[in-house]
Amino acid sequence: MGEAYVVLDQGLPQGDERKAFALDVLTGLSERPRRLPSKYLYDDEGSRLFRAIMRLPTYYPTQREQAIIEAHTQAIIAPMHGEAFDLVDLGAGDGTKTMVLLKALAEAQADVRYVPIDISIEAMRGVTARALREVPTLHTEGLVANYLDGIQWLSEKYPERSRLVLFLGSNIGNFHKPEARKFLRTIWSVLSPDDRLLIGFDLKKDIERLLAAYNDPTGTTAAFNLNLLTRINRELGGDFDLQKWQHFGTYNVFSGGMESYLVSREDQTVSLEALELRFAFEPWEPVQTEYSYKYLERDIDALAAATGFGIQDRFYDLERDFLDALWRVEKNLRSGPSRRA
Ligand code: AVI
Repeated sequence: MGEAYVVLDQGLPQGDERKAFALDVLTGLSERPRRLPSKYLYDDEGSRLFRAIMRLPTYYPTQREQAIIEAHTQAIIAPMHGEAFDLVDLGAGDGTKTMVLLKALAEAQADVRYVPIDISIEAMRGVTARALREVPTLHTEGLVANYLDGIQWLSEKYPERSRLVLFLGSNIGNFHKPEARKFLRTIWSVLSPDDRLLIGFDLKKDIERLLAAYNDPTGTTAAFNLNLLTRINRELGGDFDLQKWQHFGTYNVFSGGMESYLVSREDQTVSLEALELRFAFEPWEPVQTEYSYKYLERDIDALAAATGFGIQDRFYDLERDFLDALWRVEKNLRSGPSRRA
């Protein structure tokens, strides 16, 4: 049987990928305060650790969003009723949340094609196999590509097709606000009027709960963060000694973001062969590794307005910890009647 996905883009060739990683590490460690981009947290081990985080009782976003999707399945899919459309899944993870929607669509005999987009071929294999197993009648056609290239390719190849795009898991929170606006504007620009976007936001809440979610007692989040140093050691010939580093997660009340750091526990020097450089770290010097912004409802509505979306609906969990917003693409230079009411 053929694969249920197309490989559009395998990223940069391996050598170039390593060079890009080396350059990002060089730039980040040369800045003050030092930083490392969070996208490098997700090698195979990092992805495995993140899946473990999602199962932790203290990491509430996954459970809350799962509950939202289970409670509001029909309202989420209702706007697409009666027409052929693509369910485009940006970063499906293991697909648990999406399967709820896919099963409901299959039951309603909707004319839907499932299009997960993910840069990782491993993740793609997992999610397409799961979709075929759990919803065997489903037409699945995944794209191995980065999100924006994938969605652009789809809109060029099937310009007439309606779309419901999923961007779940509060992944938007890992973007700084200007980057989030740019990302959403880019998605908007390749979608058609009345296409929908379901997007997950983690809401601002009691700070103790945030701190517990990002400093879990099992040390899984710490291992996830520290794994970045292991990756640098392996891929860039580094000699970071993990015993000399500490994970630190804190909430910045001014920016509204959880911030993760790796903190040097002592005076130390680290060599990176790929850069032919040695870096000196002071005792208790931080290296910033991740932002995870939390939102107010009003910020979310403003973000929709700023990026060309109208608000169709807002879905909350019972505790109001998390919000999945259903947005509609608005474009006012229409050449014909809208496809949907
Ligand atoms: C992937 N992302 C939405 C997670 C978050 O909550 O920002 C990554 C994560 N970092 C630590 N715990 C989870």
